[in-house]
Amino acid sequence: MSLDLSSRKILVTGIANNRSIAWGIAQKLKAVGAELGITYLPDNKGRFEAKVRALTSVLEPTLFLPLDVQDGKQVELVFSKIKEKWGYLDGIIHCLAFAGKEELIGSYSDTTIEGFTRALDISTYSLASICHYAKPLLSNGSSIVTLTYLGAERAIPNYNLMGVAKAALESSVRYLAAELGPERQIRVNAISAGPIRTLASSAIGGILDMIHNVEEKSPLRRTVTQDEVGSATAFLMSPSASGITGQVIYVDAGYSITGM
Ligand code: NAD
Ligand code: IMJ
Repeated sequence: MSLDLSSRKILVTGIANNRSIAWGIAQKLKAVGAELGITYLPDNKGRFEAKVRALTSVLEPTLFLPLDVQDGKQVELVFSKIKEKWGYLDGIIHCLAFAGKEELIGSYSDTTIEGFTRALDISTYSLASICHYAKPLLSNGSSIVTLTYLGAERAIPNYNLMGVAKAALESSVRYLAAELGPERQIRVNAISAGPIRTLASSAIGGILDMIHNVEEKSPLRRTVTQDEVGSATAFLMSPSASGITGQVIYVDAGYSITGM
């Protein structure tokens, strides 16, 4: 039996372009019938808005909203718009991260307090603040998925403060799952994706070496695609995953089980 998310109302964050993991996820969710709300990171000139709007129009989102997670007011506003338009919410895809580029080169001990605070604010705290405002709107059995990376558990060259942010994100998944499960069966999970060429990864020195290493050493001898992350996410959003919460699920061609 194939997945059915017909008319489930799902908010998708983190689409920047047609390589974004969130774009792969949104396409998959739409294909199995979900009604989508899409957020974009606003900029002064409205370039992102125009770009993301044009890209995602084929998915016919019934909500299209600005969201910079560093601004608490914007987070609050997203959920008041959802309340107005939908009345409730069945799922959230948290698919965003950011650290200053200079912090992703060289030594972790050179991390500045400003850089650290910003990276953890955007990449980690945002999941908690989104859950805070979403909580009253989440339906019985709804599902929240965030994206993480192996650098949370292993010291991967240059991942630095993002590894620390992802470790805290994975821990947040467990605390949120424990908090949101009892009352309304709300589930919270993370997908740990293998390296995929996106804006957030291509900007990084050494990403190609990392990808070649995965192609050489992973059990499946290849990297994973946005589409495969999308399929796993659609599963976690569905009632088929009703017994799964607080987990980190690996969509990495098996790389994490090997000795490298
Ligand atoms: P991406 O650049 O397409 O996505 C990152 C998104 O974060 C963008 O849409 C950007 O607009 C958004 N963002 C940044 N700052 C924001 C802010 N202040 N408020 C709101 N949104 C903000 O790259 P991606 O690789 O698709 O990344 C998506 C997620 O997947 C991230 O959490 C990343 O850590 C994770 N991930 C990526 C890989 C990979 O190899 N690409 C592997 C594992 C996990
Ligand atoms: C990122 C940095 C270092 C090593 C890395 C990555 N490897 C992979 C990534 C091996 C796979 C991609 N990844 C998992 C991320 O979470 C990326 C986060 C990110 C990327 C950028 C690049 C552009 C920028 N800031 C960023 N902030 C976070 O300015």
